Amino acid sequence: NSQLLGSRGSLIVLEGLDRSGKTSQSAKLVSYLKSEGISVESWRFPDRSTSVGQMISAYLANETQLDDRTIHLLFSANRWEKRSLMESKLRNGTSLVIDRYSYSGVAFSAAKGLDTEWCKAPEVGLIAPDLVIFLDVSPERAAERGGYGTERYEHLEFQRKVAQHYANLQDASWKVIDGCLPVEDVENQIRELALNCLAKCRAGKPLTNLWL
Ligand code: NYM
Repeated sequence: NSQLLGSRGSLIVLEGLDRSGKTSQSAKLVSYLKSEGISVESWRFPDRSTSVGQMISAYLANETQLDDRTIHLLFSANRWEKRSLMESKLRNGTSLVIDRYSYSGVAFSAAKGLDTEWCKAPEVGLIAPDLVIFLDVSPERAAERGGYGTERYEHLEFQRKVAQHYANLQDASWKVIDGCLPVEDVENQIRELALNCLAKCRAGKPLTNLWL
């Protein structure tokens, strides 16, 4: 039993443009891992349940206006307010599958023209993911998928810029999956990557902080 041996859970992040399939693939992965008897939770950022998250949600719904740097720092604060809980879950052997993380934070704000290094600074010290699965779908293909919603950022021109910034953020923890493959193929590739990652963390891969 992994908990008795004191081995830790994995931090697995799904990233990608809006409509890339992250949310449904996260749900599929979590239910698969649970069916395998693995202790795992499904998380997402922004976490709209906190008071910071509610400010973010109102901004995304265009109910409020905020300066670009202000909203950037709120997205970051929303991750910081969850950091200690994340760490204790991971150290107690529970894995977390997170829909969006710091990469979304940097890519979306940098797409507005903010300096990338400035955007990364408040993320320094957050827990580094063990695995980032990037669902690669072109902005054009994503836009064809049943249309965007009405939230801020959900339009083709902006998503093109976000895609460029995501491309610059890839590090050793990233695995890029072609998000245009059939859903089951994407699902199977994600399962394999996740199981591999869980095994490495169980075997003693240390927890580290951003940025790698
Ligand atoms: N978003 C998300 C950011 O701009 N910065 C962040 O740090 C995060 C986590 O929020 N269009 C943007 C990306 C999305 C929007 O996310 C809402 P979701 O996954 O659609 O609820």
